[in-house]
Amino acid sequence: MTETSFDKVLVANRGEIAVRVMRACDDLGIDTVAVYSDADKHGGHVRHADEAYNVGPARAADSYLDHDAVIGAAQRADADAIHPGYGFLAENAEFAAAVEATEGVTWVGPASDSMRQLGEKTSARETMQAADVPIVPGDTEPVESADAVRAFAEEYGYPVAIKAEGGGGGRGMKIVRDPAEAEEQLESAKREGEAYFDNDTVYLERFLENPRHIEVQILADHHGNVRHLGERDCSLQRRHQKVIEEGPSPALTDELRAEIGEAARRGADAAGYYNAGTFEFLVEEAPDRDAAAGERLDAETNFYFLEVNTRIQVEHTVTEEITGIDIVKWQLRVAQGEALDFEQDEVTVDGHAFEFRINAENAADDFAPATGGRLDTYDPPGGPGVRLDDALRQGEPLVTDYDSMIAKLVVYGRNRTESIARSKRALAEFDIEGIVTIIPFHRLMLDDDAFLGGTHTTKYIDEELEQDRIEAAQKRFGETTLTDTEGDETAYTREFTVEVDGKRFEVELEERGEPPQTGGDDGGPSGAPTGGGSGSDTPDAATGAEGERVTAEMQGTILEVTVDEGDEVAAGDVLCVLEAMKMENDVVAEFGGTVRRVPVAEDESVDMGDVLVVLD
Ligand code: MV4
Repeated sequence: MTETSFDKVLVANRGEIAVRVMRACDDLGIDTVAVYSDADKHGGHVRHADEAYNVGPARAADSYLDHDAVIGAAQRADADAIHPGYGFLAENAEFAAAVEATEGVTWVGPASDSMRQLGEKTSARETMQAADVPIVPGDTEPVESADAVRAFAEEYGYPVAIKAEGGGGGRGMKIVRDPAEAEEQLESAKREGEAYFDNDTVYLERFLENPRHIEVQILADHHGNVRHLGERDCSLQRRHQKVIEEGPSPALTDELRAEIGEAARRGADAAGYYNAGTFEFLVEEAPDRDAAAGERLDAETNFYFLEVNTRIQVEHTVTEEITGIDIVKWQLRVAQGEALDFEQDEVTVDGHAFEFRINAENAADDFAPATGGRLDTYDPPGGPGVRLDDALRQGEPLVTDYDSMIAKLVVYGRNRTESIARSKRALAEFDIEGIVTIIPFHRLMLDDDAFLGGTHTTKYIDEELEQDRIEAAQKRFGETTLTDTEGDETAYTREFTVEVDGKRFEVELEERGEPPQTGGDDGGPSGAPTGGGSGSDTPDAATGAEGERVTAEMQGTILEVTVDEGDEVAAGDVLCVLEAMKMENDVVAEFGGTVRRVPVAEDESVDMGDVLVVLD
């Protein structure tokens, strides 16, 4: 493979991971190109990029998942490569092949052939078995009949897992606990496989009742060098959604850790894998292990290959913190043809890191995702050991078209104890108002014996944790700005600070009915946010004697003025369109009112802070 060097990379993603990839590009001196849907015109990834292209409507299938639109944007921008992030097109072998076939554009990821081979679970199991990587006991051939399922159970025992060949990530798996269930579960697994993966082929494994979930980070280049960067423990999950990840795993001895790492490395080598990837394993808890006494899983413990994720993962940050290796930067360097410049014995895991997914969900309400809202306050933590990966700014409305994760808090400490103390501090400092998040849930976990002891398995949240503890945590640590009350009324809690006799006191005032008026006052509620109604790249709204002055948030050119003096506008209405940094930004009204003045005209260039429209 010949070495090239990228001048410009298109990031086919949004949100925090798009920004993360762009930061790696920045560090390498590579220009960045964003793509965005109509829902993300004001997205943080658009703000971060050097250029940005609209790839279609809000619906992901019509924009972020549109192969031709994304590749077309890369060609228009003259980008040298496409980095897919995670989700969306990241594990789509067909898309990767289309990029590989595009002249002048490199796919930042493994070969599309590897993605296809490892994406098919039976073929992945065969490859691993041949490379002496232990696989979950079971078949590598499809199963056709309920009789065959029962015969399998005769040999391996119940329960049996029926898995879709195209499956992964928690979909397309059915469990058979006795012979009578075989028929129904087989049909159901086939139906799911067909529906989700367009493939009704299924196969059988012994089902492990209470495994830990350990995954190994791999980096490999095009020159045959394969390194593993240690493991992450992702056992704290809810319905297959990871909530907190950490590394190294608190449950493994160094001997077992080394064995699993080496197994992953062998597997990647055998598959001819390159770029970043993750090898997932299930580790079987020994039934007699006294985890509470700090007993760890030793080299006698069974571990089994589960699947390979052929992409960068959300939780790659944990590994970056404890190895000091910038994985995303290496993805780009490897795709340029560079060789890894470190040996396996130079990879050192030092200290301990946690990643807390900051999801806009209400943990007390079955983790229901927020359906709207605005970041009235966004004040993330800092200080020693704290890293934040996000793409947000205070004042922005929540985009609910995609997923609920709005940020990742990654905390590093010299050891697990220090990392836990810093995590508690950071989560307590994290101030978000206007949108519900699972920060209260994280704070509960940092006060939970099973989590603190590292004894939790993948079933802990779904089957063991008591609901009333989650509710209590939400009450205790949850936000107070917007509280649902009985009846139709909503109570708004405003927080004031008053000084009495030289000492400051926090005072809460609860109001019912209409939302409190914002803006203009000091020390009141969070007030008018700095962003406009529909996002980041909209102007500041300031309420002064003159009414609401809508100002330009950045230097640019007025493309269109959509209102006249005397017009009535409602909150959210577009006032004018500002082109700035090659992007079109809708300037919208934050509150309804009458247009008093329009001091700008089409084609006029404006500076940051210039008044665009005045509303009454
Ligand atoms: C299993 C298993 C137990 N035994 N396979 C869930 C996601 C899918 N990709 C594989 N999964 C599992 N496969 C056998 N033979 C338990 C799980 C599983 C799980 C795995 C990893 C992380 C979290 C999990 C939560 C529940 C079940």
